[in-house]
Amino acid sequence: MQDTDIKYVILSGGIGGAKLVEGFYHSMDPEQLMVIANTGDDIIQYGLRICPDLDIIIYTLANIVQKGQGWGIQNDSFNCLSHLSTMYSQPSWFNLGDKDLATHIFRTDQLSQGIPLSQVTQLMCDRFNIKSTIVPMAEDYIPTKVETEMGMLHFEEYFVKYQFLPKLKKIIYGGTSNAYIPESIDKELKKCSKIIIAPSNPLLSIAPITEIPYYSNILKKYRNKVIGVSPIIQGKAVKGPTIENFKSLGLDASCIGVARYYQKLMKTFVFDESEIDFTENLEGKGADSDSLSLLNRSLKEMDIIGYAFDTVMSSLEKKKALAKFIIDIDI
Ligand code: FO1
Repeated sequence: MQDTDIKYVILSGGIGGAKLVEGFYHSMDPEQLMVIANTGDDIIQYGLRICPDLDIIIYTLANIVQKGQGWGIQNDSFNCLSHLSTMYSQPSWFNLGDKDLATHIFRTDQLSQGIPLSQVTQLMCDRFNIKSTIVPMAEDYIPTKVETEMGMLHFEEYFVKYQFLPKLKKIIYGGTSNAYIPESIDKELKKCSKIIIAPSNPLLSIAPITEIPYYSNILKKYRNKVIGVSPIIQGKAVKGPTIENFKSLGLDASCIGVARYYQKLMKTFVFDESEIDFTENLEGKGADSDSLSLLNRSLKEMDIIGYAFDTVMSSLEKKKALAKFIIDIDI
């Protein structure tokens, strides 16, 4: 285990979150970074425990992730999967590559020997020489379910099998009653300098973490050191169904709407530099209006301090620049 103090803890899920994690990892002493990954996407397939958001972070930091798509292992083959489809006589909708399957076999084998998920994850980080502490939000299997017009679906059925087309009615978070929190987390969340909510889908990638009472309580208690990063830029999500999800649940699908969603958990909010003009134009005023912009006014009313920066993480340099900007924010 690390003897270096953890300075920053990032809550992350999905591909957007992993981009910011990568920016931090390459902008600081990685031993001072802890990442708490969403495991609400976890799914059991062919008897194997698959942890998509843990693997996206591990493969990204190990620099073996399939670039572009952001998940799975680069240049992987799918021979085993095609035989599995034959054996089960049904086509697979979840693409598990041969190397990726090795990860799931290893993880499932270790878990079956009673080793907790957080320790299995640490073993994997050691194998890939990852210097940061990557931990699952919980040790137990608490998948996110979504109620849609097609009935109740596992998150990955909704997200991958049905390409998030079914209208979302309700999200059922697995950890709201009793999630088994990894031991190492509590001390670090209390001691660290900053807790960062990565620009992941708030409803499907962050809420599975923050709907666990332990996390919502600790973020409310340490709200002054929590910094959220908006995943919505000029009314659009960089990737995935964030906008549709917010709208389906009657929430304001905007940068301000994200701030309102996280209002109780964070004191500081980083949004894209293009947002001010965008919000001005929404209000029908020119970008040079002297009144406090709608965005800044709304944040002020929510007791949130806002910062504008380039949050489009389209290169490693830009991921690092955003990470450095967040590291340098005076809270
Ligand atoms: N995403 C897809 O869109 N299609 C897939 O077939 C797919 C397979 C897959 C296998 C392992 C894994 O760890 C992730 C995988 N993902 C796939 C990504 C995953 O569905 C989402 O990106 C995350 O769950 C979003 O948080």
